[in-house]
Amino acid sequence: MSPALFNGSTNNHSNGINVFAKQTPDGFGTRAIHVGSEADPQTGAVIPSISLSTTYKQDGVGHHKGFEYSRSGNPNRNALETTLASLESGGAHALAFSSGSATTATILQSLGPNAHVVSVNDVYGGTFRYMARVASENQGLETTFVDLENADDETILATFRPNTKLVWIESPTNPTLRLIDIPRIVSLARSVPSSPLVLVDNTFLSPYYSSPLLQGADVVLHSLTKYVNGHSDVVMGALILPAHHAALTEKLRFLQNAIGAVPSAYDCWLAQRGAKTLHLRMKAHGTNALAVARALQRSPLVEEVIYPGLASHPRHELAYRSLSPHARKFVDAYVVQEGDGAGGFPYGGMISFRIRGGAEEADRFLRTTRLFTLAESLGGVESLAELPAQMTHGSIPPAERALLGIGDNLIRLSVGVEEAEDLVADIEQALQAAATSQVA
Ligand code: P1T
Repeated sequence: MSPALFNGSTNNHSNGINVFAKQTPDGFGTRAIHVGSEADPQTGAVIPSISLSTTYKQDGVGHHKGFEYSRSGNPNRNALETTLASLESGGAHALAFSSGSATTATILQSLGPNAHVVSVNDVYGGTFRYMARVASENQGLETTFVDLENADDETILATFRPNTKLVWIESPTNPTLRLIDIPRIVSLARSVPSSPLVLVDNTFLSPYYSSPLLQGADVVLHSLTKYVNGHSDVVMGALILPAHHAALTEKLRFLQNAIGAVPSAYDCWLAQRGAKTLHLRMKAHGTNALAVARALQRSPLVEEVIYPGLASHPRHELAYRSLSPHARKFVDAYVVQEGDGAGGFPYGGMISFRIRGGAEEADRFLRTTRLFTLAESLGGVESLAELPAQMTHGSIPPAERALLGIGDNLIRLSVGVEEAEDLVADIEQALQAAATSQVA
């Protein structure tokens, strides 16, 4: 008999998981590898097969083995959803979608007509675009974008209306890596009569570094395209909800099927394979990013480095306080073994920095890196670099971008899991080249 696994979730698709015997939940890495990925009871295959069938035989009308048509559910999607519900601590239900953006669209559509949303102002450009230009036109959605990091309680409370149905948080924000105090926003949301749901887009930290559901959030969203899949070969998204949101989950599952923005079985299989190494990759992303952030900080060619794991980040203390229980263990052990007294710790793989100079220096830097590829997206094993003002956040109006500090010299790095010293050397040579105009 296979060892009993404690799933830590009550997702509908248990896939025959044996949940007796173990008293305490298995650790994050164990769940990543085993939950939702049990050996096939018929063949013994250790790795799930890819089930490409779009439809399923019924033994009599309405009598089937749990699957009817693969838009409504298929074995690979169910298996991935089971894995995700277990990995996102505090989660019980998970729903996968064909992209992070389709996930955003579905949750916003679930709010119905003429709803109001309070959103962090520094939000992924595509999320801003959907709220401000799609949902506003098609469902009368109104969004108040507010600085949830710095605004005082009264200012935030003043944004809530009787029809406020959702608060949208990204933490750290994309791309300026502001940190939001999730429990604080949850308690403000709970204190108003409309008691809006609190959603956290946890894409940047992944379920490894942050557990927003344990901090009181109602829903977590991921662009699985990023760290969860981790290999830049799948576009996909997901929502994860705690056990007490079974009714909301049902509503969202209805929309998942009715709208049909669902991922393919093959993509689900790939994302599940990627998720098995999430804990290993996130530790490496974090230690590499810390090394790169320190190198940037040492350079006179850099105006400002933004990495919440650095002691210089204005919310460094909040970063530590908000670590997931499993990341806290890793960070504490890292600081004891590797700490250099400077007070930093690994905190995901994303760094933003302002290069000294302007658009020209930024462009030269981005054209000169050898290992950091100039490209949108993030969270893959390979390092990427981009210019948010003209790439990922180009859809945000220039005046708004200026207010947020998304200028022409702001460069965003997604630090991969290559060797740290190679990445540091690459950054240092590109900074030098950017400063001295030595670009072919
Ligand atoms: O790309 P997609 O899978 O549709 O996910 C959208 C999305 C949602 N939330 C956050 C925080 C994101 O960063 C993204 C996508 N972001 C990029 C493509 C990017 O380069 O920032």
